[in-house]
Amino acid sequence: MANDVTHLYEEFGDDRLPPGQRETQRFPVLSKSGTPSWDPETWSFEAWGAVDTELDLSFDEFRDLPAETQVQDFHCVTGWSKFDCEFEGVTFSTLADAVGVDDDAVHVMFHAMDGYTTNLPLDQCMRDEVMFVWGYDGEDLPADHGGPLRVVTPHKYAYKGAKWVSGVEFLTEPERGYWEKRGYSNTANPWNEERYS
Ligand SMILES: Nc1nc2c(c(=O)[nH]1)N[C@H]1C(S)=C(S)[C@@H](COP(=O)(O)O)O[C@H]1N2
Ligand SMILES: [Mo]
Repeated sequence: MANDVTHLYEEFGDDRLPPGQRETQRFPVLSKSGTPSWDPETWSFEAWGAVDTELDLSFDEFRDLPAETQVQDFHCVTGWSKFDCEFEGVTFSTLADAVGVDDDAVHVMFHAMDGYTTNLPLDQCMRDEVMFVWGYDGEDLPADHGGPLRVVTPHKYAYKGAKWVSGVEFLTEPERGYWEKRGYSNTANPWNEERYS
């Protein structure tokens, strides 16, 4: 059964659709560069930094982690929102349990196969809705949307969710990712319209 988390907006605002957004039925693709190719034989996901146990998982090993399905909304900073996306994958906190996060870890950097990075405070990643996902609407996540594996962050603009995620780094100091260094908001709360900084 899918867990519907679309009510999370109630924490942030009165309306499910954040201010300045319009709802779309389509699922547009937004990437800084092209869709990278990947080889299922050599694909790996790494977790490193301020952790007890660094991980290097194959795709099959990643998919052996305890999985769940959630229905989430998706808000792009360029102004469109897509409601009721069904994502299947592993929550960030499940992955965090597997690595044993150090007490002094406060921040997280996500790394992706196209060189993209994005950052969030650790507590913002530990929300149940932050997931590493491989499934979308009952199918494999399409490559353009970040397959084989991407991050989703329904409480933030979608640039906080790395497509083609290849690793997660646990940090003891905040750092900024690709768009956060180039003028997008570091905090990215859609209900406060934190688009640019
Ligand atoms: N690796 C990677 N992840 C990324 C991006 C990117 O260029 N590379 N773009 C971000 C931006 S700006 C948005 S709005 C969403 C778009 O996701 P979509 O293409 O599935 O709609 O992915 C985010 N994650
Ligand atoms: Mo975006």
